[in-house]
Parts: sequence; C-alpha cells; structure tokens
Amino acid sequence: MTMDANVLLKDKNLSTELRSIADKALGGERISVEEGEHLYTHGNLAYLGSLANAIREQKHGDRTYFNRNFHVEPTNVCLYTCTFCSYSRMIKKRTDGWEYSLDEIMDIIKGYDGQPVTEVHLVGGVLPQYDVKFYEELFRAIREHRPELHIKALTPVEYHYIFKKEKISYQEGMKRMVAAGLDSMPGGGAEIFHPEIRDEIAGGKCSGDQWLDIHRILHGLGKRSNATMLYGHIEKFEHRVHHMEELRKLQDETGGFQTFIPLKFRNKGNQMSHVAESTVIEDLRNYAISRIYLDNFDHIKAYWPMIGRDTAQMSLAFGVDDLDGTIDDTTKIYSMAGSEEQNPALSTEDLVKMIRAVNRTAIERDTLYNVVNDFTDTVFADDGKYKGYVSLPVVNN
Ligand code: V47
Ligand code: SF4
Repeated sequence: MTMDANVLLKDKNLSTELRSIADKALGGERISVEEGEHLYTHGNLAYLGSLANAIREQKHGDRTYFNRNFHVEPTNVCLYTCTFCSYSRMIKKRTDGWEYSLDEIMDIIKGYDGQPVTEVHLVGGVLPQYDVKFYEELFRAIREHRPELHIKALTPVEYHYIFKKEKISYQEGMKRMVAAGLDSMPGGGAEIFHPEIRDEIAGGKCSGDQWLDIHRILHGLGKRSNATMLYGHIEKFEHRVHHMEELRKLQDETGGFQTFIPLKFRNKGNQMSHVAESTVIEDLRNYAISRIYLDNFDHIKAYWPMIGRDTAQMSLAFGVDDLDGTIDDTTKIYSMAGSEEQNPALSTEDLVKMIRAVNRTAIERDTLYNVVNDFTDTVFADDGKYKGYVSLPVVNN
C-alpha cells in the first residue's frame, strides 16, 4: 500500500462509509452501486485522489502509457442529431463539411508511410454512402497497403446502422468486418446508456443495450475494444454509476475491454451550448471514481485533446495511467466542440516529457498494450518547453 493510502486510512475525520469503501477497494474487493453513488455525493477530491492513485499504483506503479496513432475522420457530416455533437449540425450545410472517398482516405493513410505510427483510429459521422461494402473495401485496402498498422475503427453506432441497412445480423456483420481487417473497436458512441438520458441527447442511434451487444460479439470473436462515457451535461451521478455498472458486468462476462475513457462534455458549436461544462475538480473526481469503481478494467485513459494538456497531466495523480496518443492534429471533433487543444498534436518527445514532469515513467505501447518503447532511461536535451507544467522532481530518468 502506498503512503497516500496509509495516510487516508488513518484520517480520524473519515466517515464510516468512506473508510469502509477505502478498505474494500484497497483490499481488492468490489464496491457496490450504492457505494459508487456515495463516492460521487460524498467523496472529496483529496480522498478520491489518494484512493484512486493507490489502486493505479497497485496495478501499474508509475507506468504511464501512450501510443503513436493518427485519426481519420471520413466525414464530419452525420445524419443523427445528437444534441452534444458539433458534427450533427453539418448535415444542414453539407457543402462546408467533408465526405472523403475511399481513395482520399487511403491518401491520408499513405501520408503516414515511413512514420513509426502503430494505429489508425478511424471514426466519423454516419452517412448512407459509408456502408458495409465501403468499409470492407477500405479495411482490405489498408491491410494490403500496410499490414502491420492496427485498424481501430467505427463504433456500434455505425455498425448498427450499416448492418441494419444491409439486413444482416450483428454477428454476421462483425464477422465480415473482422475478416476484412478490423483489429479492434474504439470506445465511442457509448454516451450515457440509461434511456432517460440517452433518448434526450442521442435519440435514434443505437441503444445502450445494442452498444453493449456489439462489443460482446466482437469480444466473442477474440478482439478487444474500449469504452467511453460522455459526462458533465444533463446526466445525474446515478446515471454515471449505472453506465459503469453495465460496463463492469459485460467485462466480467467477456474480459474484452482494455480501457475506460471518460469524455468531458464540451459545449461549443452544438445544441447544448447553454449547458455549462464540468469543472476541472469534477473531471478529476470523475477519473478517480472510475478507477475505484471499474475494478476489472486494466486501464483508465485521459484523452488529452479533449481536456487539455494540464488537466491530462494532473489526471495521472487521480487514477489515470494512459494518455492516448500523439494524434498528430488529425481529429476535429473536440476542437469543433471548444477544446483548448485547437490543433492537437504532440511529438513523442513532448508526451514523454509531459509524463516525466509529473514523476511518472513513460511507456509507448501498441493498441493491445504490448510495450513498444520503454522511455525510462531515454535522455532528451531539455529545451525548457515544459517549464510551465507542474514541476515535481523527476526521479525516474
Ligand atoms: O462518441 C462528441 C464524444 C466520442 C462531444 O477508444 C463529445 O481509444 C465531448 O470515442 N464533447 C468519440 N465529447 C471519441 C471517442 C474516443 C476518443 C479517444 C479515444 C477513444 C478510444 C475513443 O466523442 C463520441 C462522443 O461521445 N463527443 N461530441 C462533445 N461536444
Ligand atoms: Fe453523429 Fe456520432 Fe455526432 Fe451523434 S455523436 S451526431 S452519431 S457523429
């Protein structure tokens, strides 16, 4: 047990409930739905941070993961009308958006030839021309062009739509996708599973149960996937806990999820601009509670293009062990929704320095968390770029 957790358990002011939750979580025992809700209503930042950090360090020590990836968004036009999404409004002014052809997508992918990226993250809006045959052809073309590049593509939202259009079952559809070259599925489209909220913010697209079914089927085919939760809008704490409970149950069944990624609602350029964004304190509390609640998930990821580099660094003390990837300015969904990262791209060296500046060890991983490069002993010339960041003494290099 780390120092933080010892101090926490000796605190005389800790309530019986919070002490019992800490005992359970540190002893590897699962906490209940009610206890999850209690953390949201009664857990202060210091308590949650020290407990989540202790669990994170039990699982990973100081290791902090990232990968070298790039995003391809085939289109930013979407026929769904999710109220939180800046892409949904583009359908009304289709001429302003982009709708790439297969050749145009392949040109983007070929632009990375010779670069040491290991993953393409491919996801975008839903439009009729992007159907089963289109994606089969695309996955095959990527596979043929660059066989070792991991294809992490689409979400149950697209799969549900294209399989329904093709009149095939989820099982048959996912089998065809895997046969064409799909390696894994990103965590998007999860939003909030509870119908009370989902119908309000993401009506018409796949339900929470359908989202879970498609992941279940992919896991059954021997592939892995991620899970997200879009929080900080109109949902209540109980909906967040319900969402994580559904994920925890499916993970018990399949073991196929790799990482959980809480996504902070950003309020620019969408139909929910009147809804205030969550505070950084709430973001950190939410990371910590995810780490404590999801005992059967190996990793908790902070997606830095969405929350910004400073909060991403801080999150590493609140249960997070993964910062996603170098991204290379290839995703627009968050800059359009008001993230402070308007052109998200970080070099590997920058990411490693960001991680070291908060006293963690940087590990480059591939999509399946195999170690690609351990940067513990790598020496970089210090160009002073990170002086503005939290400067704890660096002990690991
Ligand atoms: O499903 C859309 C979210 C998701 C907004 O699996 C918004 O490694 C906040 O899932 N404010 C797509 N969020 C992104 C995603 C993802 C990102 C990084 C890594 C992985 C992974 C997955 O973005 C959507 C939706 O939940 N989103 N609009 C917004 N205004
Ligand atoms: Fe379309 Fe996804 Fe945006 Fe909803 S969140 S409008 S499904 S791109």
